[in-house]
Amino acid sequence: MKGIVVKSTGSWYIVMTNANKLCNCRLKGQFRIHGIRTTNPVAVGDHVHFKPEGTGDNGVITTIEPRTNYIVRRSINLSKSAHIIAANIDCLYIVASIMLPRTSTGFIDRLLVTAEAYHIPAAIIFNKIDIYTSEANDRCDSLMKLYTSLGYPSFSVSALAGSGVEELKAVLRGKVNLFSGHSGVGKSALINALDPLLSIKTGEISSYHSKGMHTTTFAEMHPLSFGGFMIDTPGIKEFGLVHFESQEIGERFPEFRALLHNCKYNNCTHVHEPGCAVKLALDNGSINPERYHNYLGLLNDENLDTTDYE
Ligand SMILES: Nc1nc2c(ncn2[C@@H]2O[C@H](COP(=O)(O)OP(=O)(O)O)[C@@H](O)[C@H]2O)c(=O)[nH]1
Ligand SMILES: [Mg+2]
Ligand SMILES: [Zn+2]
Repeated sequence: MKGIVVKSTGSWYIVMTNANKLCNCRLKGQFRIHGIRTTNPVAVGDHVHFKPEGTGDNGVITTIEPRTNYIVRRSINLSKSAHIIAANIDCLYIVASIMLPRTSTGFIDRLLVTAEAYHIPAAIIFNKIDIYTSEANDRCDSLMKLYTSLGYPSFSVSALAGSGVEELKAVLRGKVNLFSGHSGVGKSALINALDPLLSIKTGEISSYHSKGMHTTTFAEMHPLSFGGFMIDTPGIKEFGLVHFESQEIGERFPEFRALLHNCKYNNCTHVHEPGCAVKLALDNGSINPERYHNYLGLLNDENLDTTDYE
């Protein structure tokens, strides 16, 4: 039998089959995966094969299909093993707002760079359009144009008024989705607007997690009533906290990536080097100055507004 892991407790895994049947599975004996040392060999989002046992409500996982991507949390100790939070994510949606609270592009760009590093397709949702001033609307339009041109689909919605929600449903349908963003941007409200049957993380938010504490809580995948899944993970705050090597950051900006081989020096950091193709593109207006500013911030590892998000 084949299925997708929708919940894990560390020793048991709930696997959902294509026919939406749930099966309690465990792993048999020593189970190793090549490449990474992990504290959990199977994670939420994994596609697995299992052998049903007894009446068929239980089973044993026999194989795990290769992952297209995965998010990890490094262990606190220095052993190099990592905890896989979730695998095979179809899209990370950065939930943002132009107003109340205003999401900085520094924050958006850090999450985009992280998504690039994890090989997770990303998109941006601007919520609360019902309260935008005309100035805020203009800002929203220009950011949507910018990010769309970089290959990140962008949406404007109002969870409260319901506008744009159907369009969003259409892209979430049948996919494994992850929402991330600052507290107060309306993630819970939006999830409720999308699927009133989903009873995940509404209202209160984890001041507990935002203190940077490590919890043993595992991620969970909630089926959407219209098809697909929403990943719910308390560990996601660490999503944007990946440390990047200087060299790597430029490669995670799609508009830089296309130019990198034109820089005179192949270890160019695009800051002060002569013959830099990125600086040239910045000067002639084909690279957005705000994106470049945020690139410098990441390069200097500045705190780009990473506090208090989920
Ligand atoms: N005006 C307006 N308020 C919203 C919208 N979405 C959420 N809110 C409000 O913003 C606040 C935070 O929403 P919540 O869903 O808890 O945000 P979360 O912390 O990202 O989960 C709540 O008071 C919501 O009622 C929206 O589209 N328009
Ligand atoms: Mg919330
Ligand atoms: Zn350069």
